[in-house]
Amino acid sequence: MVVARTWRCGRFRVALQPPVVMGILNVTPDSFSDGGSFAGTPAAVARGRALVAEGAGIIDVGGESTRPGSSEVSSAEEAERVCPVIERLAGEVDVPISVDTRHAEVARSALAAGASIINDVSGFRDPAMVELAAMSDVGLVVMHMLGEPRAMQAEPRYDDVVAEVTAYLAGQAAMLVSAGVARERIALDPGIGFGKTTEHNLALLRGLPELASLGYPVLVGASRKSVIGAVLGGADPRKRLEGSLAIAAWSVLNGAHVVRVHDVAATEKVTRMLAAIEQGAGA
Ligand code: HH2
Repeated sequence: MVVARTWRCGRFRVALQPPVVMGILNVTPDSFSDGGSFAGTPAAVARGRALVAEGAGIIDVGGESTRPGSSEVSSAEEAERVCPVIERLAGEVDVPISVDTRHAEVARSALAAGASIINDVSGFRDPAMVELAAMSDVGLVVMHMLGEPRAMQAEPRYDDVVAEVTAYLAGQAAMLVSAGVARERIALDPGIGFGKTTEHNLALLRGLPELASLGYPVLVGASRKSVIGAVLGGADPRKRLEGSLAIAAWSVLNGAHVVRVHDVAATEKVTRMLAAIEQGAGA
């Protein structure tokens, strides 16, 4: 089995041991747990800096909410939200900046502004996104989503969710490699909450070793998501810290290399503690 140790993201070589905490920076008015908190460039840049100080190894900047039932924004508006933030942050912090977008025009502008990773929740379905990936040298997050955000939670069905999601991601990675993308640039994400019931999400978390066995870095983004509310109760996503930390710990112990979270400081302590148990206190 090939073991992923580094992830090539433009000028960065991201070491995957200990696992990397990806800090979420939503520059949106309507994200499900932090919408509106960091809209506007100065507030967003300050938040990005704070996330790095808390231990984030990657900052993921998003300008479109993909919560179930969310409505689409134009690419121009999305780019206007994210690019000034990416440009300022890329000049200030020494960690890769990722752009969370499904739109090739937004990704193109974000790369010009200094982003080193394209995080595409639609899994590089769009040929224009594949072309951009092949022409650049940045890292790529290929995520599984059933359908589109607007309708993805309408009775999602799978015969075997782990096998289907793993096969889909393996297929998309192979497609990218045949389009000219170096394998070392690709990371895979099962897409917790994207066209999945609570049972599907839990099965995907149990099935992480199967996804990790493909040999690509694995990213898990479950922070504050509804699967936690479904298991522990509680409607307010900001009160899902314990569940988020439990999933982050489970994920890194079961093969994930990157965890995408809102609560960076707490998650970084969890991953550092796990690394110390595994490797000794100096880890
Ligand atoms: N989840 C969200 C957005 N982007 N990207 C990856 N790779 N994996 C994920 O699980 C993922 C993602 C949704 O969460 P959030 O950004 O907190 O909310 P919203 O989409 O409402 O902005």
